[in-house]
Amino acid sequence: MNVPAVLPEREKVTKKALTADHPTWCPGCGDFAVLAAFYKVLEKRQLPHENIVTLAGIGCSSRFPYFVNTHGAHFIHGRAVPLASGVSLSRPDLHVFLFGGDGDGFSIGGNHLDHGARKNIRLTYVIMDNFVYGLTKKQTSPTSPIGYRSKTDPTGAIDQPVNPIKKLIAAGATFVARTHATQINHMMQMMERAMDHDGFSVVEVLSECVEFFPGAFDAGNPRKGGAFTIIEEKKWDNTPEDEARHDVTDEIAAYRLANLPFPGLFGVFYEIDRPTKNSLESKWVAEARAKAGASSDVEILQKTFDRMK
Ligand SMILES: Cc1ncc(C[n+]2csc(CCOP(=O)(O)OP(=O)(O)O)c2C)c(N)n1
Ligand code: SF4
Ligand SMILES: [Mg+2]
Repeated sequence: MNVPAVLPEREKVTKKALTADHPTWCPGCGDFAVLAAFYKVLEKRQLPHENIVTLAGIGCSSRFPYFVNTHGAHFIHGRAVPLASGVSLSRPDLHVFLFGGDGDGFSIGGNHLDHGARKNIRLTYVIMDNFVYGLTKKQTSPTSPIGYRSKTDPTGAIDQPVNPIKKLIAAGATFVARTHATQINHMMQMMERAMDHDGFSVVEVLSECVEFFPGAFDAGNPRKGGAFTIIEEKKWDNTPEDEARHDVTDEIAAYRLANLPFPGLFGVFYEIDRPTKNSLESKWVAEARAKAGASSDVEILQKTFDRMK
């Protein structure tokens, strides 16, 4: 076989190369900015194009994989975490990005989210939280605030909403951050931090549904008179100012920050190192393989069947 002496230069990962389709979101939807930030992060980091996978569940936000030219799929409503977990565990060479909404993640998929988090599956999950079910045209979601009038709560929502940050930390996510779709640089920083984290990393993005909950996040947008207040993380520099800064490994401190009234704070609430299921499982597989010696997969399977006879 003729092997070329010099491999052809890799094509750069550009926005053009990453764009798959024209997004079908309503004009002004916050999700456009999330997509733009993701393109920019991939362009900046130049991950090998063939190693990127973009997955989602169902919802307006979950249309994301249609618009990104990478490996991708969207799956049954609420079942995006199990799909992404399978991809992550079986293909350690891939960067697994998962996108979805507050309904997909915290409602129908809430239980799957908990288990993906506790297992610390290596993936990056961007939850585009618009406080409503957008695709199905305005039902109350698990993050809708009390009093929000929707088709399912015509007199105003009465149920206590989920606090995404507290839920994620309690479930076992090892990286938990929050950002706002109008803050593109901050959104990019959070996405990059999340993708560099070895474990179940989640970024909640407040992404406005201009159709069914316009103005929902103005309180966090300085251009609309709101306050975008960033968490100051500890620098461990032994200065008096550092005393007041946030230790991202301190779970109780993270809950305290997450309890602040809306619009709350933005940035990294929590980040710890804990072995991923990926690393634990691959170790276990390697040990089992070593025990099986030179047997092929089929021979191992046949031996198991023989034992069951
Ligand atoms: C099993 C199942 N139940 C319900 C639906 C209907 N459904 C589709 S998307 C959706 C909610 C989506 O809300 P969210 O995840 O917040 O996404 P958004 O559209 O707001 O981005 C629902 C209830 C469905 N497709 N499948
Ligand atoms: S319905 Fe809302 S969430 Fe869906 S595309 Fe339109 S603005 Fe975006
Ligand atoms: Mg939603």
